Amino acid sequence: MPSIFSLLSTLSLLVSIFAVLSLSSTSKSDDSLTYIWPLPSESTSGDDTLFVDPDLSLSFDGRSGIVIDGFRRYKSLIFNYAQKVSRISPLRRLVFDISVLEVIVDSDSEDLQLGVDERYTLQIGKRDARSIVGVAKIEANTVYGALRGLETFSQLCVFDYESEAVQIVKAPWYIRDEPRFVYRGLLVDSSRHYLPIDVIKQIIDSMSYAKFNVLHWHIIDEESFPLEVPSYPYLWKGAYSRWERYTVEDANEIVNFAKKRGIHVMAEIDIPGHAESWGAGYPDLWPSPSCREPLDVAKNFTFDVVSGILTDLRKIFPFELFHLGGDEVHTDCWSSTPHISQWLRDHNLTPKDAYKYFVLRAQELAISKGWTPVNWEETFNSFAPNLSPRTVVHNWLGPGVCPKAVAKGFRCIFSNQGVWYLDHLDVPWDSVYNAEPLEGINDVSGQKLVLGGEVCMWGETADTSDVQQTIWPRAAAAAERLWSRREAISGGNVNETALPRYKIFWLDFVKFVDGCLGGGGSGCE
Ligand code: CP6
Repeated sequence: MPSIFSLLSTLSLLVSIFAVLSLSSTSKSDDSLTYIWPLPSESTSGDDTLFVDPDLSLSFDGRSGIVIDGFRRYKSLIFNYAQKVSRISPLRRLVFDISVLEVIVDSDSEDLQLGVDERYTLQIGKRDARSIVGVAKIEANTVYGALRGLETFSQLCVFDYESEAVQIVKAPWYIRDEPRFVYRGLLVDSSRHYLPIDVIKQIIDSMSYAKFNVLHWHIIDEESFPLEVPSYPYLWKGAYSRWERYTVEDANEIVNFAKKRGIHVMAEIDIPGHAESWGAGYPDLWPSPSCREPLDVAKNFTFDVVSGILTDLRKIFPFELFHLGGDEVHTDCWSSTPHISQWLRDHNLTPKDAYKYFVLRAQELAISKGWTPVNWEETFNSFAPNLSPRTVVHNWLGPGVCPKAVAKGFRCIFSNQGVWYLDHLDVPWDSVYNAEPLEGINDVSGQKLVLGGEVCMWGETADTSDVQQTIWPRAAAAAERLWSRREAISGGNVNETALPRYKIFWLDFVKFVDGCLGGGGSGCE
């Protein structure tokens, strides 16, 4: 574990090496340290340097704990370095320009729905030419917009080693910002390797730094079933051990932790293919003890269990999208197991028909419980005309599926494995950055059906020891693609338009490695 001081000196060295490009549309670029990632829709800046009071206080017209707790978190991130450095030096300023951060929201509602308004404006400057009292103000329609503004504010606050104080350079700032896509996701997989709740929380925290807003929790797969399901209490016998499980309370805690950061949790149960672990508690779910997946399509018991899981999970996961998987279904066990092949003959079904029957029956169950179903693209590729029109098609196999899905009126999430699978370590950052969810979709009505995209951190080859450093920094490249305006980040040379800021985002990785993982610093609650 390098000390904070060596990390800080590396930071200052790199800061001087990489001249930072100006984000401003009005000021000349210079070498002072300003960066915002992802790039906001509009920003203007000037030439003033303002000092930020370590006793910065919040002026907030509402009561939402989301804003109040958010302010506390960001304040501790902003002054994290300052507090550590000030231990070696007693120097402190007497006068600060920014002592109050004003947050104004139209509504105090904490309702978190897909498409919730995340717009904000951020103004930072001296009140007038003579005044020493500056203004920092975030205005938003919702508390979640205010959170995005707080993130941007924190990125403009930079510790200066000369004055040993936190500064905002290139003030006055005026920023108006909004996301390009409503769905900006990251998949984590807690079945291949168990991820302790604290690690999932750290991932959620880090997502908020890049303005991601959906944690796709691939909870269960063939390897392990780590989640408690009260209706079928033996299911989590499929966990790796009793220590590698999530109680209902744990899952609630994750959902609430994410909500505090404006992040939805989309749960997945991947059926019928990736579900071998279900049979550890209920072997009747296997076609036979020697042929264990897909789940037995011929028994009503299978659908009773699916329904019980969905009923229990509905109480935990309020997000309107629920992922039912449906990928990589190999039906050999259905054909080779006598009671299932008999059932197929009795119902005059091919194995492919049975796959369709399973997925559609699961969709009906999810819809009846108030969910919108999401399915991996194989379901669309195999039987698009039969899918519920509400289905959100989740691309993964390659490019080209979202154009076909939206042409048929389906909504779509882009996750092309060639560029957005983070477990593919050989994909360079600029390929991640240049992947475009709307590629091949030229009509506006089709474009509107693309909800956004998601980077996937599959768990086979990463565990709690390295999952963060596998996700980051490349996930951030996708985050900018999903948040920032296409015209602003496409075309041009990424080595000039994005790389300098990307490198600094990457360095800021210390904010969760040192501040949080490394022994409970102030960045970690
Ligand atoms: N698990 C599940 C996986 C994958 C998928 N589903 C996967 C497939 C290919 C690659 C990476 C991941 N591990 N349940 C596909 C959606 Cl290269």
